[in-house]
Amino acid sequence: MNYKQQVQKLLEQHETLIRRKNEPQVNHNGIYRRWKNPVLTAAHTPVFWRYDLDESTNPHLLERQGINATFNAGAMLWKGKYILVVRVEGHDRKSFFAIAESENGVDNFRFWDYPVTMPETDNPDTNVYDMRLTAHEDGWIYGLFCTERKDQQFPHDTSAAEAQCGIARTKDLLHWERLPDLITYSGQQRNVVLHPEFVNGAYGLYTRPQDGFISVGSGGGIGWGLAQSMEAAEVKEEVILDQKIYHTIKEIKNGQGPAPIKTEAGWLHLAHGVRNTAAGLRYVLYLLLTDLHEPWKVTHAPAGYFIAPEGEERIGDVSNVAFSNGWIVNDKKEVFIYYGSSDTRMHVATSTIEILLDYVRNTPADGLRSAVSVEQRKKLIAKNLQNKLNWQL
Ligand code: M1P
Repeated sequence: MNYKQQVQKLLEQHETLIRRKNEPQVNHNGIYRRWKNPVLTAAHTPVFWRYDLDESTNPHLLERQGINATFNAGAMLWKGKYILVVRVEGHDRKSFFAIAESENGVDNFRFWDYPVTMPETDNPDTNVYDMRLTAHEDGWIYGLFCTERKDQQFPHDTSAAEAQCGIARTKDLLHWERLPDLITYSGQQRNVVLHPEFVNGAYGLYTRPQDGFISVGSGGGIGWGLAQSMEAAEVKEEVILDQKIYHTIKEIKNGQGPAPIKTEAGWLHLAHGVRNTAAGLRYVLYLLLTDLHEPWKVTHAPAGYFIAPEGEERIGDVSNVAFSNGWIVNDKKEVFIYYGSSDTRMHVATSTIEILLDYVRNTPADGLRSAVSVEQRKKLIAKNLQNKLNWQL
């Protein structure tokens, strides 16, 4: 094969992958449907991001700048397209943001030609990731993300890092204005999300106060605070709206997922909970409903997980992780839940607002003891056995 033919083969393989049709999985729990193929993998990134396609400078057609993973994407509907702002990670471990779009939200996601050029502040980011998009009622689209830098308190510890909330805004998803990082009075911050509406004339922010980079220490929980401006965002006081709790799926830590969805019954939230196991941390997703007027007040909290990593989702760079920072509601009130698996690839599960509200309002809350779980299940069994004529084979 000559050079041109080799390049053609690479491009064709890529195109075949991009155009692969997705299909919903047959087995489902009634709450959502997982779709069979990941919507994005490292191989979905354009060939021209990875290879120098010039025979004079790359005669052996080597992959010059490999991509390791595409995961944890922010999401929104934009001009009728399903848009993901993806965390793309190169072989060099640095993450950056890149936009991929699809007509139907479940397949054919194609990256825009260039990744996002995210301006830096005076204190350059070492790494940026996990953008939460909020189309705020002030007219801007905000992207809040984690900015990670070396923790200068420990100059000799080469893994000591500090996480804070970076803030940028845009009107067209092409040009991003970087604003100063969020100021809070907690040691570190990750998983900070902007509420879409003003609350008492201020910007509402979901936070995650944490003492360390990985461990939340004595901090943790999904926090809530107000900032008077996003141009110099400062949250003076954080209240915890959803705390971590012993022997639950959020025993070690938790964090807000994407911006909540407004429904007639309240704000619907997607979050992740983390527990420890002998095999390491396990990240799962869960739902919450909060009050329409006081979004920091939880009204319904179903027990346990909503989505946990399954099958190939369980394996990757950081195994046993389901993580979401993006979902989309379309005009039919269908919900597209985008989630990263094991810090490696992106998936979608679909549902509707009606079904998710049914789930969140009618799933029992965590009783926090085995005996309570047994009582909850006995109640269900007794009800079903009384109605046996209606359902038996
Ligand atoms: O590696 C799992 C996840 O770890 C972090 O999430 P959290 O702050 O809740 O621990 C983030 O780095 C996230 O990107 C990652 O998926």
